[in-house]
Amino acid sequence: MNFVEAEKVFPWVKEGKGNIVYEAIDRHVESGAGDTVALYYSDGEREESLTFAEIQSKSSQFARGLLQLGIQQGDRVFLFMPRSPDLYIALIGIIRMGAIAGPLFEAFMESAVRDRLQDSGARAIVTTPSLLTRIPQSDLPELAHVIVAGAKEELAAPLHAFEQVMKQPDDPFIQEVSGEDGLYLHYTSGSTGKPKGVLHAHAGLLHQYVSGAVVYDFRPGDKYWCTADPGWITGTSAGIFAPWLHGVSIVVRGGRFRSEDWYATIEKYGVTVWFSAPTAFRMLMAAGDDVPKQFDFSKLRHVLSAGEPLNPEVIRWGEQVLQRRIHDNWWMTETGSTICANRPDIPVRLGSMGKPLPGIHLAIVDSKGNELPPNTMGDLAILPPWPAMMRAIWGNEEKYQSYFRNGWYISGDSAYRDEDGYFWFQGRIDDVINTSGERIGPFEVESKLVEHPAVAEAGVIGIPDPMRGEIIKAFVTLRQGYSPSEELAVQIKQFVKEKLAAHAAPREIEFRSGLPKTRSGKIMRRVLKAWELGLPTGDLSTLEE
Ligand code: 6R9
Repeated sequence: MNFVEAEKVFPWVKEGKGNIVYEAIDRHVESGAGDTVALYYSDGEREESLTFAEIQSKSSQFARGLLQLGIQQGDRVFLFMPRSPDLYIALIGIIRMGAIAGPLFEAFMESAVRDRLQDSGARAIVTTPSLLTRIPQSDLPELAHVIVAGAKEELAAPLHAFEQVMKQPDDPFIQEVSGEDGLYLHYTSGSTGKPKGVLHAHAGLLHQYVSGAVVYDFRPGDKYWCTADPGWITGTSAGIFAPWLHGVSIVVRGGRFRSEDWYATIEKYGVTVWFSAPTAFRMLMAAGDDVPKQFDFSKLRHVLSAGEPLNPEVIRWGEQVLQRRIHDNWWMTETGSTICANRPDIPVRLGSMGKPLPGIHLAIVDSKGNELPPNTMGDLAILPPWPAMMRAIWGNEEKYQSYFRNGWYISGDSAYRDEDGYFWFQGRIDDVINTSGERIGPFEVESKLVEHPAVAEAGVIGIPDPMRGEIIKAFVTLRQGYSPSEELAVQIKQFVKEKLAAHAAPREIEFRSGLPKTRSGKIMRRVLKAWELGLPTGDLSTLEE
């Protein structure tokens, strides 16, 4: 399977009209697979399953409900809720009616939610009673509707009960769109500025379909579990659409991480394909090898990892404990689907990200955008376009253009390619932090830190951590009248947790009397990093003093 063949399966994508939801859901119902389970959900307390036919009817109801509220094609409708069947019905319903879905990670606090709703001009958001307080009441003139799933009380506009919005005919309804129309918007961090909205299009389904075939190895009857939350690209592209485009059942587990529950999930549903991330594998490793011995993984056929570098040690653990090789694959929010992978049809090279998908030109380029020979480190770059490539940075053409150099899409990662065409990840070029596979922009954390009354200035970096890949460390100077203490450090960490998100809060804080800055006043994170790691600080000619 490759992109050209995928275009033959979905000819409307290039010229014509259709909808990714038709291909992911309705097509299976029409071909007689309506009774196949599309989604198995459990969270330890509740267990539920939904067939393709049920998702078709329920998401049609929701789509009609949105229409009745006045939502139009191209409007942004956000999702801010824990994983539950309602989340999937709402997501599919939004896309079904031609609106653009904006899935948000449930750990975001008010200011993170505000930034994203404001930037995208969101018209509606779907949430739950417990998260409702984090949806700002002010500064969002375009936000016309807040839809609350599972509300116990009567709601008055702009609040609506999800169950009320659902009160619509359940026969299939779908809005046809063109392949280039907006699908979803995922916010992600760069090294400067606030998170940016990465816009994807329906045409990305061609790529998701190919990744499903050649990387995730989907086969009829598979039970697939991708542990990523739909708030991140892995959770939507690889977690929902790739499998459903292949008619494969997905397993969704709500609630927190517990190693026993994870192993039990694989056994209980007879998971055949499992996609997770290095931090999760390392946490399972840390829980000890006696735990997995109590479970049956005999149905498991293929194991995948993405999001951060996969240590060879973890692959060896997988071979011993799961009796399976973990297949690393590389991509980004911006690439929309897998770009490079240890595909099942090639031998795994431990520690490498594998080879590019057929039809993708992946290369290492220098600072001028010239391709480099094998075994030379440089910028990991892709020749545009590819089907799942982002279509825009929402409202920021300049930012979008800044990704490109001499015709190449520049990933921001450094890597090299060996003589056999395998790519080897070396690190980030910019200051973006990757903690537990989640991309954190230091600027967003610094901005929150300086809102704390005690903090004058802050510089934030990632420092190596054996479990999480990197952890966030903040260097902080204090305002007059405050002095460093353990208690203050705890307070500041808590402040970021409550105002931004738990996963974006620094795990370490170091108080300093000053921070290294350029003459233009920019904090030099590179110098902070060198201090931290005891490395030479390099060229300091632009340092203020
Ligand atoms: C899909 C996803 C993208 C960044 C990317 C890189 C890192 C992703 C990786 C990997 C080493 C891998 N990354 N996969 N690093 N090996 N297999 O993770 O998207 O959240 O946008 O992060 O994650 O640094 O640039 P996103």
